[in-house]
Amino acid sequence: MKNILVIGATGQIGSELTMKLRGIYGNSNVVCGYIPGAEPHGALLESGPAEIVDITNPEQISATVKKYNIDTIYNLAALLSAVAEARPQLAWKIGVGGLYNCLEISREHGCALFTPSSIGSFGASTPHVKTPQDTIQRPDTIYGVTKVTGELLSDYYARRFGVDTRSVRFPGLISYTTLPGGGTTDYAVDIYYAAVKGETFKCPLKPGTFMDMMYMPDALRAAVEIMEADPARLIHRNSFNIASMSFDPEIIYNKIREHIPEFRMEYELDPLRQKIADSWPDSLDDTCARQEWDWAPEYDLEAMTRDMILNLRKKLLVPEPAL
Ligand code: AKB
Repeated sequence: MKNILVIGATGQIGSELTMKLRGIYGNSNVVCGYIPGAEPHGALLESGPAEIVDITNPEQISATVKKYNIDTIYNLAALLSAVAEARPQLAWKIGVGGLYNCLEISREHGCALFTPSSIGSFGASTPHVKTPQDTIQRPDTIYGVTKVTGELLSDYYARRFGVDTRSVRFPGLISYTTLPGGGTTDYAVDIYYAAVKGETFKCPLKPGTFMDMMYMPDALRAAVEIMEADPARLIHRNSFNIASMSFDPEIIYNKIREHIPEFRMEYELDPLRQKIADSWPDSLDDTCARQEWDWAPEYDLEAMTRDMILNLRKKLLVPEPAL
């Protein structure tokens, strides 16, 4: 049985991953690490232990690791791409300084460490279509710079100190539970909220802007499966391309309209997000993840859209339309 610390446990991924890990490994074996101002609520607070763990504070991480006899850390603390451009120094402090703290503590205490990378670790000079696992990584954003640094540093700690570091490059993640906030791919979540609320959606990216996206249940499964994977089969560690769907604003808009025909979208471009999106791949090649740890997504755009609309109607108390 694992003893797990999730750092950044109240964020978009953390709030759902912590609950999933508790379901698998036991409620009392998964610690929800949060920072003041982002306290856990409801089931996340009530179902298991919670501690203040600021990733920039190594003493806090170390004390929690010792107190709960932690052997696995999920490091989910990060500023997303658009918000990181506004606060590059803080993005580095959390993304690289925070990861360094996790790596050192993992080295001292023998913990395995998961730190997500992103499609944002690629840049304009990367091949954009079916981006290979091993290719040019010269990102244009501070978010991407922290992600590439994190991949390299994590591989270094695995080679040099034997720390069991593993990672996946997440695409844009779509869920109905916790909002992302500050990413370039956030539009693909916001569009569902607008559609279900009956609002016209103002799309910040222009038609033809393709990016990889993934439904949260697949992303959570990837985070669990990569940490459970047989190390003898892993040729790569930090970090694996994973993929399930790639679309542009027109494709997701038209898919939603198959379910909500009266839904409308207009374009109101955000130049920063457009510039970032243009530098990111259109689609990733995830062959290595499929070969080395049997990665396979379950949701496509249609299955995700049905589930998002169903669950957002429940969450926002919007009745099903009469047939
Ligand atoms: C972002 O848009 O910044 C994130 C990501 C793709 O890493 N969702």
